Amino acid sequence: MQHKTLKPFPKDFLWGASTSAYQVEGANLTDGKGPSCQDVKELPAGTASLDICADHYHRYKEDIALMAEMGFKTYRFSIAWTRLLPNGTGEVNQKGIDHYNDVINECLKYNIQPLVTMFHFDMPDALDKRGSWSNPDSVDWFVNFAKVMFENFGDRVKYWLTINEQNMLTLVGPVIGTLRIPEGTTNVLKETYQQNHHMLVAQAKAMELCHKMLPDAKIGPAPNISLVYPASCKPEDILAAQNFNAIRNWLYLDMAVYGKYNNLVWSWLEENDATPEIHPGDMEALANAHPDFIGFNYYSTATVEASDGNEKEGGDQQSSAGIPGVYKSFKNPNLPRTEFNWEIDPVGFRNTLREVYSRYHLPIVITENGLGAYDKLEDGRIHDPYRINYLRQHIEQMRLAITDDVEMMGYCPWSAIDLVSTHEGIRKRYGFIYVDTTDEKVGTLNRYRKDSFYWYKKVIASNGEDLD
Ligand code: BGP
Repeated sequence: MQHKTLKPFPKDFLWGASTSAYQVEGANLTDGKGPSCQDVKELPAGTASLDICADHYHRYKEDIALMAEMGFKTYRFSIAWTRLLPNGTGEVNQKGIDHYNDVINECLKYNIQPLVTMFHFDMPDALDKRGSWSNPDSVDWFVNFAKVMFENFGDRVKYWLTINEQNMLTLVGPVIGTLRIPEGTTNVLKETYQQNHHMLVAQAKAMELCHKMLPDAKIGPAPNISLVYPASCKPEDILAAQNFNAIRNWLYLDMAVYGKYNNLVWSWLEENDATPEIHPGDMEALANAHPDFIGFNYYSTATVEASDGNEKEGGDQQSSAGIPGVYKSFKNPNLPRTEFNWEIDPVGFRNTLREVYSRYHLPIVITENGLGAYDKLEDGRIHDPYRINYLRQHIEQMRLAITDDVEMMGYCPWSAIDLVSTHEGIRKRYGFIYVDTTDEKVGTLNRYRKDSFYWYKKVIASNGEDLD
């Protein structure tokens, strides 16, 4: 549809940006915090360690003041499980509770709504040692963690996200440093989807608990959604795109919204003797949970063709060779790429929004979207027109999606402030706020406003009208 008149962004649209605890806070073993899987993983060569990051743990006041200066209506951050529960279960660490109370209150002081991610890639190491998500008890561990958060923060936090990018934990866990496969496992695919099943049930029970304990709060999932295009109009390529759409995207949202396993995924798992064991009560729990909205991270689309049977596993959140018998990745010739080789597809953002809304009919909040680049600090300024351009194009497409009658609640680019990437260090910067530090050496950690900071401030002040 080529619209002649654009609809405006909703009046109460939640403009903001995102971070995650293990990538931004630092202080990773301070004030009683226990180690998470991120703190014990082997770091990719040449990347910053996670003990300092952007030092947001100590500088959150300065950072939130800068977010307020940009006019944020929301700040999406995650709560580190091991700050609240150093061993994942058992004793609660009061200093961790105090810290997040301070962060939440600081946001509210500026009328910034906290949008809290409950779990962002940081399984407690103590629970990893007890089998991580392979252990059926992981459902109760997570629900207990959720209860601690709802009890302590639920009087002020109105928006909750369950598990960040559960689909990436399942598809590319080793790259992010999260997947734990018990020794002696013979069918890794089955074990991976057993873990995935436990996460799905944990999410469902947490959503139900949220509705019971906090009737005014809203909660939703936060997968990474990329619409998958077929490389051509060959029928076999269409089948491949359907396969990967199901495995990458719809499995997670079908389950969150309808409480049902996607049939294409289920048949693929059956074929590989990899269907998860379903425990009594699981399907009821899945069917009883209803998100209030859908949160999703969008970086780009994916394009695939029919499998030739020789694809290699691997890749990262936005890239992979394929899965033999399922799909083969295809380099989309129509799309430019970032300096870190991720495709850029703003129109694909609109395509993805339209598709998600027409499948699920729930309001959408974008929980991540952004461009990783090598920024340069020169005379106290950071000129990042490439980031402004990327964000502008995506916001334009979001507005077109709104005009298509897609119900949008908010937009939180990645990231509010520079932080450490999942596997490519702090040199891959995303923030509106520059942090003076490098992978090689901890710097002054001083904050600088990038050009995109001033630009985003105007965007928010005009409620998305002024994108120049
Ligand atoms: C998402 C994650 C984030 C984040 C972002 C950018 O997958 O939710 O934690 O880091 O992608 O990815 P990267 O850090 O790999 O560049």
